[in-house]
Amino acid sequence: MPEQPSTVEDEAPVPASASEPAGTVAPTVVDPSTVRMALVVGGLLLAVLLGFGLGRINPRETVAGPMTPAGGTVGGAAAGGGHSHAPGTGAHQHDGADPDDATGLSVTSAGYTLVPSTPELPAGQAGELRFQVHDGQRKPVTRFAVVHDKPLHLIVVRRDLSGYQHLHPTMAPDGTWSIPLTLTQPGVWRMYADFTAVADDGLQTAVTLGVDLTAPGQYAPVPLPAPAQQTIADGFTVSYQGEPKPGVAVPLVFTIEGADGAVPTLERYLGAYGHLVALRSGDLGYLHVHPEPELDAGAVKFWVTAPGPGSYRLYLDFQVAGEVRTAEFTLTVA
Ligand SMILES: [Cu+2]
Repeated sequence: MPEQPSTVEDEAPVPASASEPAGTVAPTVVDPSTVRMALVVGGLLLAVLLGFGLGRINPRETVAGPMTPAGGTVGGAAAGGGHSHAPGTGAHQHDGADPDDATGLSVTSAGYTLVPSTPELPAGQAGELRFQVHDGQRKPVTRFAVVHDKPLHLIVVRRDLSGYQHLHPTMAPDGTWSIPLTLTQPGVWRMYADFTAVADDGLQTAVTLGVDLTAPGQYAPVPLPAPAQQTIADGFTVSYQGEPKPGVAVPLVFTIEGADGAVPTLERYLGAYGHLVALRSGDLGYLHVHPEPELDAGAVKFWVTAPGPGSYRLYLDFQVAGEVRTAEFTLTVA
């Protein structure tokens, strides 16, 4: 089934983990408690300033009072008033979706709320992530539409954009999703739940919610790699052509070459020849793009609308010989 437009987003949230960053940022020299406090206060201030600034630079945004569950649903007007759009990522590239829509920046959107029951996991050890999605009545959602072969797509990445994982948890009858998860390194991580909820009346709402997870320990952030249009993934050379521009749908064409120089046989994975997620550096705005259904001379073609200038990390999942591999690129949109 086709994905539905996701139109309602909210201001960037105050980090959900603000109450427990202890241990996630472990300074070596200064008194830890002082630094923690400074970071917490600084982070809150920054969040407030960002929210304020974003609200101002985007005059067509309206500040929503209560959530508007009707927004983002089938037939929901993308540009309708009464609900707020966070400026930022272009979200899914749905027909009719506002290319300025942001996703994944909020724990609550379109009346749905992401509720992790394991917000902290040990670093470097196998853990289990569990969460629910609650509806406007604070009840766990148990009906999800299958989109790209799965009822829910889970993306996990550390906030420095390292450690990317694309997972598919399973849901218990009570609406609790779970999956084994290893947060490979200490730090603050971001999880995104990308799904289409089905309400009791059958109304479908596509939404991507995001929340932070913490892995206590010494955090050593990895700088964003330099921009490049070619990378090696699992021995495959993956490159792309195209230059995304803010607010314009631009084709990005990915080609994959094996170590022998030959083009490998791409297999369909989740119903497509490739899955592309772009995350914006700085606020981790989420952009999930899907390719054209058929290969174009052996290449995978996506249409990407960059929500604005900035640095993005692209993650291309592709399947060869029964195995899913991920190629990563840093992209600067000017
Ligand atoms: Cu998925």
